[in-house]
Amino acid sequence: MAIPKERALEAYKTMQKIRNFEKQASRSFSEGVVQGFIHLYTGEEAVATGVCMNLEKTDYITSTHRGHGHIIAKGADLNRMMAELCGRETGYCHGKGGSMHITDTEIGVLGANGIVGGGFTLACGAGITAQMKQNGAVCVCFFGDGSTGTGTFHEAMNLASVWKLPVVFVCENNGYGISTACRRDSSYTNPSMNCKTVADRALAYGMKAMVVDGNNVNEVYDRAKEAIAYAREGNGPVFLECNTYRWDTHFVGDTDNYRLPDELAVWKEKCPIKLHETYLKFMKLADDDQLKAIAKEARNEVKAALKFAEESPFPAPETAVQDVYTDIVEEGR
Ligand SMILES: Cc1ncc(C[n+]2csc(CCOP(=O)(O)OP(=O)(O)O)c2C)c(N)n1
Ligand SMILES: [Mg+2]
Repeated sequence: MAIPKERALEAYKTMQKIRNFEKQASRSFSEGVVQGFIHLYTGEEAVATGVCMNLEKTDYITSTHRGHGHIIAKGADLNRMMAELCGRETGYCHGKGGSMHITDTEIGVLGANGIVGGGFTLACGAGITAQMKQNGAVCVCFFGDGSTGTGTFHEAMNLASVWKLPVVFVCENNGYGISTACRRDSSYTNPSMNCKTVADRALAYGMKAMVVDGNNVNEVYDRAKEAIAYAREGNGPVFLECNTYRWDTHFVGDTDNYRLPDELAVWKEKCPIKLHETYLKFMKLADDDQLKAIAKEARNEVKAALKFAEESPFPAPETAVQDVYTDIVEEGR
């Protein structure tokens, strides 16, 4: 099974939007227009795209420090995202949160997160909410391989499993947590875990688990569809490990001295966008001209987002602590 034919081009467009957003974010970062740290999702586009195509607006996601792709795939506004990266008043957090704090509760985005492992317990909370309200919603918790060494990962996995929460844990295994290799492969020294797949960890909690090629958007879509339906029907959580690779350094400006020789080149050959292009052409769902036109549309949307951001004002200095502290704290306490 693959993405239904009528939605196959939508997947292509979403991946192109993510790719172009990241290109622009990187460019604007080097020009000093984007502030703070940014962690790019380039190379991993098929994961967020294939998963989020199975979600409703009323479903939730929790994201990570590498969150642009998740948030775009869940349907966020590119203008407000780019404005946030550029520190502008019109951004999702009025320009005070930056890349790692983008949140849009209107579409179920419960937040990117600078705290590695910060999404696990939030996802359980969203799962409990859906369970108590009996509204059929599901929460997808995106996280990296490196975060599965944190205590909250194990606590959340156990809780979700024993309480049969409607949560789908989507592990983006890109092979590294910063410079520490995850994979148990003789080529890597000192890996961060001693099991073959991250999904093995889910089995310890009695959780249904699957491993997929995270660069193949059709495969991700298909498995995510199954996982999300299973969780939505009240059968409990599912673990989906997506094997993929980040093309850029850990954050923009970081060193890059730990990859194996040729590793990046090998993964670039497996580019998720190129793979999908080949599939679309083979299936006669699109030709080169149509693909070029879609890619151009995506580029133009990103260009427009940058223009919107650059024309927006910075937040006024007197609002520096507004929205930073909760307003239910009474004065003097
Ligand atoms: C609690 C916490 N510990 C450490 C860090 C520093 N840190 C930022 S990203 C990262 C690695 C995350 O690796 P992974 O979960 O695999 O995500 P990836 O960057 O590969 O997408 C670490 C250790 C942090 N932000 N938060
Ligand atoms: Mg990783």
